[in-house]
Amino acid sequence: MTALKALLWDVDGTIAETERDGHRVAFNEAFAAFGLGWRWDDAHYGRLLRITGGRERLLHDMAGRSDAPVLAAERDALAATLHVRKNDIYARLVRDGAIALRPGVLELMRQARDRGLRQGIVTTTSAVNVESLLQVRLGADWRVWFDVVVCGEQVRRKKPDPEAYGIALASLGVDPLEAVALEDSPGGVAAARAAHVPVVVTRSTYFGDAIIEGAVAIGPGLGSCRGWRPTPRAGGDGERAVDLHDLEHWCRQMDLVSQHG
Ligand code: XBP
Ligand code: MG
Repeated sequence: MTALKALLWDVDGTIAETERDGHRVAFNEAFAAFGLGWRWDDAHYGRLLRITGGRERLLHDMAGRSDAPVLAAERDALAATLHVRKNDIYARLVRDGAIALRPGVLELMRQARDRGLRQGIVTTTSAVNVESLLQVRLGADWRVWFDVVVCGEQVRRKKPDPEAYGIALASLGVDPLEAVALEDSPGGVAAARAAHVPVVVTRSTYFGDAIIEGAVAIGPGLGSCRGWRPTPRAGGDGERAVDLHDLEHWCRQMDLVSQHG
């Protein structure tokens, strides 16, 4: 690969475990606030995560419920109202400290910044949710960390469509092979791969066992070199965190496989 110039960060599941104790809890509180007896438990929410986008997820769930509005227009309106309330509750949960950054994320962001790499947020989550989380976790000036921030409102098609990655690459002016995407879900990996961006996967709560193909490396998290396949570069079997040299090492290995494999 050519020199690494940019890191493209997914948000939910990758930067932070936002889903189980964040979005899921907020959806349930929103249902209760509107007098709905619906409740998304862990297992049901895990299945629903195949649907990207909170509003789309609500509509998908309503399609299987006999107590949801029958008319499509009423469902759309209810989904939109619930989604706004859910995002307000999510912001409150985040402000109250319910969601931390995953181990190793800040360290890798700092290293990338210190080495002059460009960084982007590439998510199809709503902008307000990205703002809520990063403001609390990176500070009021969180935006200075990123040269581009792509959120759900900017795309016509959410992940696994590559549109969000296409927008980020065009905005940064970098070639896909000069970037590495960090993702946690099959849909996120598919989106990056379809944009020809090499992907490093950190397993998250809901996608711990998911079949994920096409990643340059998969591991339990950036905070430690343990459990990664392929293994990080030499010296990576101890307790140190995954760093930029590991990302470059994995990308070089991918090049060798594609040239000779
Ligand atoms: C994240 C999502 C989002 C969040 C909720 O996927 O699918 O829908 O669950 O956020 P990814 P919104 O990590 O691939 O970006 O309610 O704002 O959609
Ligand atoms: Mg994700």
